[in-house]
Amino acid sequence: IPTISRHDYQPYPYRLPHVALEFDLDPLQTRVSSRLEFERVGNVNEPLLLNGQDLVLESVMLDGQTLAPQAYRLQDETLTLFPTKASFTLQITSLCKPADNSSLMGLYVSGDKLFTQCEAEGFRRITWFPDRPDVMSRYRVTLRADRMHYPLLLSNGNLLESVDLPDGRHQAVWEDPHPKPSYLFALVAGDFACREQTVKTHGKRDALLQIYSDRGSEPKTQWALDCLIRSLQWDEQRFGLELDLDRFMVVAARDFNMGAMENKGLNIFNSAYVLADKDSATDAAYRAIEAVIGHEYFHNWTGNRVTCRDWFQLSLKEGLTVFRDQEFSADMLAHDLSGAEAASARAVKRIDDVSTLRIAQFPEDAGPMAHPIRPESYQEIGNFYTATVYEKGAEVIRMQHTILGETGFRAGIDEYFRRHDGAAVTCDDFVSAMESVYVQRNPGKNLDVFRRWYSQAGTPRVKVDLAYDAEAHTCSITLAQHNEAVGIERLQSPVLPKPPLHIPFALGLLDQQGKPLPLEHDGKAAETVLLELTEERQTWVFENIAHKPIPSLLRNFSAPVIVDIERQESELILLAQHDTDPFARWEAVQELATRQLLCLTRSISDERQSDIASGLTETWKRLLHDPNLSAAYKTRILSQPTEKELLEKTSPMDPAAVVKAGKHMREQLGRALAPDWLDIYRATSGNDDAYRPDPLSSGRRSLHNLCLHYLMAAGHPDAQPLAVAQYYDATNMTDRMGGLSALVHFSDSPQRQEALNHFYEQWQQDPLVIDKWFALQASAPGATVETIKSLMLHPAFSLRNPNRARSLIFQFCMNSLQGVHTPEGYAFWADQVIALDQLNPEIAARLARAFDNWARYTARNREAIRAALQRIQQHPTLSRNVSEIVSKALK
Ligand code: DPP
Ligand code: ZN
Repeated sequence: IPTISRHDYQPYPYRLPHVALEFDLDPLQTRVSSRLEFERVGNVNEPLLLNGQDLVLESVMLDGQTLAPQAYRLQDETLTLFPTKASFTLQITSLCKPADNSSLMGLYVSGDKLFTQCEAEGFRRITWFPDRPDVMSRYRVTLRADRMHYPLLLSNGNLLESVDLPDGRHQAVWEDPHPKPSYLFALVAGDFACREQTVKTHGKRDALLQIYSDRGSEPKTQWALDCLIRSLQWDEQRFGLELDLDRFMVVAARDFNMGAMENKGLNIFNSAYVLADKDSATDAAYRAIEAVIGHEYFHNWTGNRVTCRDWFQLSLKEGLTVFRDQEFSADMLAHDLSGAEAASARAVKRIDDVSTLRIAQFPEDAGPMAHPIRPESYQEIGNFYTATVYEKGAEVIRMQHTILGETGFRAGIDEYFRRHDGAAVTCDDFVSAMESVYVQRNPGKNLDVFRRWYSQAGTPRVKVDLAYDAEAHTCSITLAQHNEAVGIERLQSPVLPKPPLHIPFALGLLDQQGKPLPLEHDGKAAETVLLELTEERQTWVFENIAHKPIPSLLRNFSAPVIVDIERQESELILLAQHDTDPFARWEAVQELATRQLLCLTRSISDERQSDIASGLTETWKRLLHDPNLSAAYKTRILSQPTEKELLEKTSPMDPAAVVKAGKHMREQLGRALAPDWLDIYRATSGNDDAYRPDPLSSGRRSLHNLCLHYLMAAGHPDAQPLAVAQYYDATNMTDRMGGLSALVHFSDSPQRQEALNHFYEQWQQDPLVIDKWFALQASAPGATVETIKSLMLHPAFSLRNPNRARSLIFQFCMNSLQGVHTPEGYAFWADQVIALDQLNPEIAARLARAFDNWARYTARNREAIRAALQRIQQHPTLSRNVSEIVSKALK
């Protein structure tokens, strides 16, 4: 399998200003005829290379003349022509088979409908084409299909014509006025319900917004439409970016590999990120819909108007757009609030995003798939839609925002669009636009050191030393950074030391009573200062500090790094009570809990009994009753670090000990604070007839459910009756799932199975709810391979539907540490990777990454995972996707 390198980029030797496509749609066999008007870029005739995959070529015409097969070269996945003129028209006719396409890339069938997915390289499964993001064209698309089965025919842009044809077929013609790369092409055909609204844009233009879904599910699309309207307004207000379309469509698909896709004017969404009502969707689902609707909408500027030159630049659009959707969500949470309340509301989002980064990206950055946010090479680009490109990419954008400030960042964005609107560009172009603002404000400086974030993999560590001079009343803070070789960097010899990065490090100091100290820095006094670490080690001195202070570090998680500092538990307890930075405060509590858990993990490995420290219980109790904290924030601060985060911190990684430690701590906290959990549980039960997914009431529901879980973990005599009552009496899905998950996770009583059966009976018609039903059972602590195998025999299970495969197989393999980290668990995992790979390589490759970091596990686990990996590798028909993953893992 060839490796593609970033440095081998060559511009395409032809322009393709106009594309006309005609589709004779049929699930069994669709005929696609293209008319491509090429123009040579330089003065010499270069071969013209087109990509194609799983297509049957019917004919090729050059300027109206059919070409004989000798006139071109047809290989497995390329079609090469040898033009002799500076401009010419190609007409190609080919066939594809949507119903046979289980990869869900290209044109495929989902239920009784047809959808496309083209990013990254799916368009080549539709027709022969220069399928690369730097070839941008205006598309005119004619769709023909049976009118009864496919009453609605959609593509990008504006509808020009819709007419009936003989034989029960009809035709629609669409034209997209915006030039776009092939990965943003889309078509949809089928019978749909539509919810729509016309809104005025900032510039007083009318825009028609439409949400399409299965017939019968239209009552569940109001929230998505509301989110879309808010996205539109937010992008105008915060970034001055206005919708450039007359019509913006979102279509929900039941079978979809990703979350959603930002095709120009015709977004296609996984239905999980469109459909919601109070009876079927949890608060978390509502928030996720808001984030994904926002994300795809924001792509219209950051991704579509300015796109990527090549796929190595993927983070150009993804990191930036994730940053934008994170900010959108945070602004929605803080809406109507001000001051400390707004900061705490925004911190809830920040905490969730940082937790995701730590659970998904930090391990990736330390494992065999480690790559910079702008990868250097790949075998299969589908494998690089990673937490690093997305989440770390967003952190790298966020650091630029932190360094430049809101107005500077906005000026940089304006400059970026001024320079590059309508073009396919690189990550470096983005930084250069930001740098143009940075140098104006910081004469003599530049972002050269910052740019290294784009080319270095690995999570840097920053060691902090605090030295207090009692006589001079000064406090020196020394930061030293270290960025170890990871992934393939370790295999290179010699292993080269990595140069330092530009790390914005936000810091505050508290006095011994926990009061914030004003700090002087850069001629200003503030509670939080931003230290810009650009060398391996730097020291800053703060004056007029009367007593030795307690540092509050990496406030708001100002950089994606790991902080190393030696400190007393008493300092953490003080920060837990007083830190005015809500993120750092949460972090202090997490650190306290993590220390405790690691201590438990060690005692479990040594078969010792151990109790949790009273300092921790006291801290939690105080936080639980703190009247100044919102319920949503309390839920975060009183949640234990996840098993996965803890696992990453054990060496060697010992899943069994981690699971036991977590369980032990949950039980002890549950017991020690039982009356408190019970009080707060009662105080947070709402009268939820008028359900709203707003931050306040969803915060209350999340704390309510957390209390129930602790009570269940403690085996409190009231807990199970409360859970049962909560489950059956619930008037919304958040409460219902809270009750059910308490039973499923903590009980083995008959009520558990009764509730599960009841739930299935009630919801069997709703696939998204049944996904939750599978997921809950698959991630339950007691789940075993047997549990999963029997659930796979359930008539509602299918490996072909990605949501269903994820809800059962992925949940078990990725989240049920106790069940999967067994010899049978690993064997099951390998079987499923192989089975999925025959259907859907992209999904299989994700599952194949479940144990990327196998070499860091205890010897027993390590050998068993290696054997499973080898078995996958030896399978005779592996996709390029899975084969890249396993070969890197085994290197
Ligand atoms: N659909 C994916 C996303 O929006 C890929 N562009 O991130
Ligand atoms: Zn995206």
